[in-house]
Amino acid sequence: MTPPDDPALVRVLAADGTFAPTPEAERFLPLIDALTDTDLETFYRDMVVVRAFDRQATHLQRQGQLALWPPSLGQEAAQVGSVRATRPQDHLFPSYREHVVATTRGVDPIDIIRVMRGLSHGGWDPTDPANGNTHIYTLVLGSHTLHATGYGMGMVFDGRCATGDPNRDEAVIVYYGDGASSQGDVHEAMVFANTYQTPQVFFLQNNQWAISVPVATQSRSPLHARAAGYGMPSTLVDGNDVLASYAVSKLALDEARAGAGPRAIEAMTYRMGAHTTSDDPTKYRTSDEEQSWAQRDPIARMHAYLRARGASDAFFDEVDAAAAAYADDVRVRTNALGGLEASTMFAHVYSEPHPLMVEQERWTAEYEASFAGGAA
Ligand SMILES: Cc1ncc(C[n+]2csc(CCOP(=O)(O)OP(=O)(O)O)c2C)c(N)n1
Ligand SMILES: [Mg+2]
Repeated sequence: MTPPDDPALVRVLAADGTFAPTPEAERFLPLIDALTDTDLETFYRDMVVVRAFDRQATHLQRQGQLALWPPSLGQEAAQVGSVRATRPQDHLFPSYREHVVATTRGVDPIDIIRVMRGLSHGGWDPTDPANGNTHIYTLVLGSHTLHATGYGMGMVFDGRCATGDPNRDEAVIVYYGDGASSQGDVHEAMVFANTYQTPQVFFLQNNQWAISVPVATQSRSPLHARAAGYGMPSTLVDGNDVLASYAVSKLALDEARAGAGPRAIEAMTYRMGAHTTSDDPTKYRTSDEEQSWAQRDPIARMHAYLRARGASDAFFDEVDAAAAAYADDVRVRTNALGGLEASTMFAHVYSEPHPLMVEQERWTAEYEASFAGGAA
């Protein structure tokens, strides 16, 4: 399943990395022209580093160090482009696959690891300046779009946007998926965002699948077209093109901050890996489909573009080494975390003792003790 080339699509880099803007991309070109070589290299570095982290985390789950891992593999350009378009004062509401978004804003990757290891019921403190206004991961689909809209309404009420000072005005960006777009919460969030004209960007990563359900089942119309029903402009972007993702996000965030109201972006991308480490995508999709999307790998595309602009082997080698070091550091720190005792899973289920839970905890303790006895 390959989405048709919609004439509304904003794309700057073709799949082979050549600079070939679509007609819809023309109006975004000044934003791309303003990027420096260092900016472009940063986009590439972000994508490579987080892919190494993501691969490492997938391995760690296989080694029994994590309960679960939702890979971001393939979605790096959508995420890097949009997060690099934010300003420090903006607030970000991720779902559960936004590893690039969170780490780029300053969240320690080990805090994401702690959530997926079952050690933490939140992950990090969004009010800690080190976390760059990144709100916590949300596994209940779409619920965080309401949090984001509520936060944006607060910005309106408190005069934190539309003051005319771009260095002070704030915006909210919320990340959700094609499957979540069918959730009632998302529609309520859009209604209220438009009613109150929140400074908000709804950033939909259409990775073509909601676990085993293809996007065609979710909607009879393109998802970006839904925005018009709420009175909100929307943009369709090639989410595997980091430059296009950056440019459309930058314009939408700048307009939202300035008081123009909420905006929607649909980033066409692909979940190259499994839904989570509990999923086996070979059960519901073809290798032909996977191969066709592998041809549009966001990192290979940017690699080819930078190479054509003259980036050196030394640059690419250095990025690869930095990515490997980053992933190694995460592995070492994960292995040192501890806390894998089964008893911890009972700690936060109910606020008061529950007879069933007490019984299960007793049974688990006996079971674990039987191993301890065997080893002695
Ligand atoms: C309210 C709710 N319903 C169902 C689920 C189970 N669930 C977890 S992920 C998922 C699919 C989500 O697909 P999508 O929004 O496209 O995001 P993706 O995983 O592809 O990034 C479902 C149905 C859930 N977490 N929350
Ligand atoms: Mg999806």
